[in-house]
Amino acid sequence: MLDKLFRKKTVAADGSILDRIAEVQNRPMPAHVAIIMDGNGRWAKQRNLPRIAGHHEGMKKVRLITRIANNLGIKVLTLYAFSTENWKRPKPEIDFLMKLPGEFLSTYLPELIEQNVKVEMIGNFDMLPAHTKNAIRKAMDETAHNDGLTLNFAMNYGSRLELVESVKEIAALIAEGKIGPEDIDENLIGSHLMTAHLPEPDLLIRTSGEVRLSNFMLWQLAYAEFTFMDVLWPDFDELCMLNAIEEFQLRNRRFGSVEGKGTV
Ligand code: V07
Repeated sequence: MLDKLFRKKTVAADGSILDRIAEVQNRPMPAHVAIIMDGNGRWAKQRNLPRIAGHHEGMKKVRLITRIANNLGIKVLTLYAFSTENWKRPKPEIDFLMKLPGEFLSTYLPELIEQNVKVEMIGNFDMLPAHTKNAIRKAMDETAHNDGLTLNFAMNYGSRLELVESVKEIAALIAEGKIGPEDIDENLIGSHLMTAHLPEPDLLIRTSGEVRLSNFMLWQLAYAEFTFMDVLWPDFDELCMLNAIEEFQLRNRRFGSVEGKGTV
């Protein structure tokens, strides 16, 4: 499978990519990788194309990176597709972005099903346009029983709002007398986040050279390794993904059984 995926590049340019894959697969794999897919607008600008051309090219890379993540045995891939801040963009750009889930899924859902991928979403679903909701709901329904990679789209997601909602839920439990303030701990807060059922990300990748979190998974990334890569998302490829995972693995070599993670 991996052989097939990488054959073209292997023969054409780099005789070592299969070795790189083998190396990466011989070391502990991150269970959950989260990606801030930045640089689509800049990619388009460099080519004198409209921003939406960059978004569209970026969408194709979502397919490529999903396939690689699944083949490498990563369990969860969370992709920041649309933030709560993105509503401030020009209306035509928002309209285009909201069509991408439908286009992506009408093209790739059969392939995702075949590859045993489970599609999920975090973020405020209700505020999305009906056609976007319908496309995502159908994909979630049709892949609900799959147990390969969980492809988790952060759509209309903002981490502070997620924390606010979780605090409200916990406050309501206290008001109803179901729990007391002394029951609030890290586990309880984590269990009221939209990611409650998922492991925390082990690795965060942000492309395009920006070094910010931009309100993305603030709680969940507490112990993650961060990699900031100077490549625009539409140029991100399998080698970039392998480089990021290798970086994670080499940094984590220090954390053996004695010196567990979370000890700074
Ligand atoms: C979007 C492409 C990737 C780069 C970042 C911005 C543009 C895939 C989806 C998607 C979302 C949900 C889903 C299936 C696919 C997507 C938006 C933007 C809003 F169930 N790419 N992509 N959604 N871009």
